[in-house]
Amino acid sequence: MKINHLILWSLMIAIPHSAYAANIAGKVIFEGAAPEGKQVDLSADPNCAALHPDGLLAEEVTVNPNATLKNVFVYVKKGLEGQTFSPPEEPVILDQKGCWYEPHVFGIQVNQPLEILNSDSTLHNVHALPAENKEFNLGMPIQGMKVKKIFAKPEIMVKFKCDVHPWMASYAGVLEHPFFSVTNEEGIFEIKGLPAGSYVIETWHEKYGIQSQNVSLAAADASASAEFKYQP
Ligand SMILES: [Cu+2]
Repeated sequence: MKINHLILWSLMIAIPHSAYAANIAGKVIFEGAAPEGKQVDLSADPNCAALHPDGLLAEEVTVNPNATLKNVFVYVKKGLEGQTFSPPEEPVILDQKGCWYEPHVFGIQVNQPLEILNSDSTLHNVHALPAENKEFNLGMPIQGMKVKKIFAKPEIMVKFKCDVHPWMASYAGVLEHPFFSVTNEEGIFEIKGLPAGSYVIETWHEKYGIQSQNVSLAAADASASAEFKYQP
């Protein structure tokens, strides 16, 4: 009787996603000639210009030396319906540093705290422009100032801009699960700790748009790879 009760009780506990061990990893290839890097015009704020004496390259398109694309948001679009994944308490940090957002593209879970930080001694005005979530628009005049926000609904993607510095932009993918990644300096993404299943993986790039692929993970510890290709 006691044992049955214990089994029933343990089945009711939600399994933390770290209990799963299937992975999807891969690359986002850029085919064709890489567009020339664009210099950002910082002249609107001499404080910002002074922080970048050698100039600053725009991040809208960043083709890596190995012909891959950086800052592509890669996430599980379908295949997790009916499962719930509680958000981490640990915040995602969006820093305003050198009159620039760091990171340029990132993922966050619904109801996970987003900590927006001003590391500069310059006024920034962070302005989120969601379609599904609540818009906000905050002046952050003091160095070291922090503001916490959450997003209540999933949304691909929420854009942030600075109302003082028109060149500043960042994009967040807001999801109800933690299965997302952003391609790095080698064009690599990695989505870890998935349950076995059949998934639709979608990629989003600021300029080159959306692609998707089906990926199946047959076993609890399966690994699959996926390659995406963008053209200019
Ligand atoms: Cu700014």
